[in-house]
Amino acid sequence: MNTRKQLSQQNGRLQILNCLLEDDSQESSREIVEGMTQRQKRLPSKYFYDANGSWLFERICDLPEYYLTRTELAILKENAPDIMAFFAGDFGDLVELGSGSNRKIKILLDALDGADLRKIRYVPVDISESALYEASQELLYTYSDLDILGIIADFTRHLEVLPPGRKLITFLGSTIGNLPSPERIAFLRGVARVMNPKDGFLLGLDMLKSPDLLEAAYNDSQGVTAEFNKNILGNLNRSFSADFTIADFEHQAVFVKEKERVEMHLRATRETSARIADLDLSVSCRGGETIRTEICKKFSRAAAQRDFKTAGLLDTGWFTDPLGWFSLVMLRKAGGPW
Ligand code: AVJ
Repeated sequence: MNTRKQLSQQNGRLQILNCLLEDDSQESSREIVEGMTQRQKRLPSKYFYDANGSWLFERICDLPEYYLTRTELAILKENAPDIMAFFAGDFGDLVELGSGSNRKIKILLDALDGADLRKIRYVPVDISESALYEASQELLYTYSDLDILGIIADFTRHLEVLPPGRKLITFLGSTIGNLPSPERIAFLRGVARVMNPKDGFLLGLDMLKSPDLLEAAYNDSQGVTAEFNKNILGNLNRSFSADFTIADFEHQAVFVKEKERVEMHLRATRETSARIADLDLSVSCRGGETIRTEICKKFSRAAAQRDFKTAGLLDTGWFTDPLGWFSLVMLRKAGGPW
């Protein structure tokens, strides 16, 4: 793939590499048009995360029903020394795909002593340059010896821009669950392809559990998730000059047993139409019709292991909470010398 890299910032301990091309915006437009002209209309989940959506997502993480973040943070705290033993004695990059806030990476960094901290470089990868820049500034301030290489990229498409040296790649939050099966496998294959035999890949997975718990996590009593879901239309209105009537839609989140996933939809409560001016696209929804905005795959260990095998990855360690609700899996490239 043709990727023009731009070193847009370089000041001391922070470098930012911008891999987003103009043709990315064409690619984004294509994705939206394709999704919105299917029988089951759908939108790419990445459009949740404008500034407002990112703020709403941080609020979701603090909701009592949304156990995912809390549980993953607890697992990270408990196992950070084991995880970061990856860097014992050896220099390397700590890569975080979809970096967002610094909460998780700080737990990992705090498990290192000063000497080891100087041996690593933090490599956040995110599509939002402003979010990445702000988060990086905070880390530079907190960790006075840390070097950061920020990469502005869509990690589902630009994995080949990761630095070639020794690295621990992290992909947390069960964000992998947002990718439909074929894309999920392709993504895992892509990670395996950019890994050296001694690299590590730490993957966060939300595990299958009772449908009541799963549905509650996406239907919180304060309505924050509903607001988050509707914000995707707000973002299209702002970013693509669209005119969706947000009040015509209601939030819906259901566990689909056969697919072992929660699906979030926006359901039109009456017939409604909108024009997405920048994409030259008109969209109409019948009353009761839904736009699927997100899928959140829930994993059994066996199902995850099948994916790993297909992708050429090998699980070498599972870290989980006492109830087994969430897992962090340490992976290696299959077929290596260990
Ligand atoms: C952080 C993307 C994994 O799927 O659970 C939270 C996003 N969506 N509430 C998830 C989300 C609805 C979250 N991910």
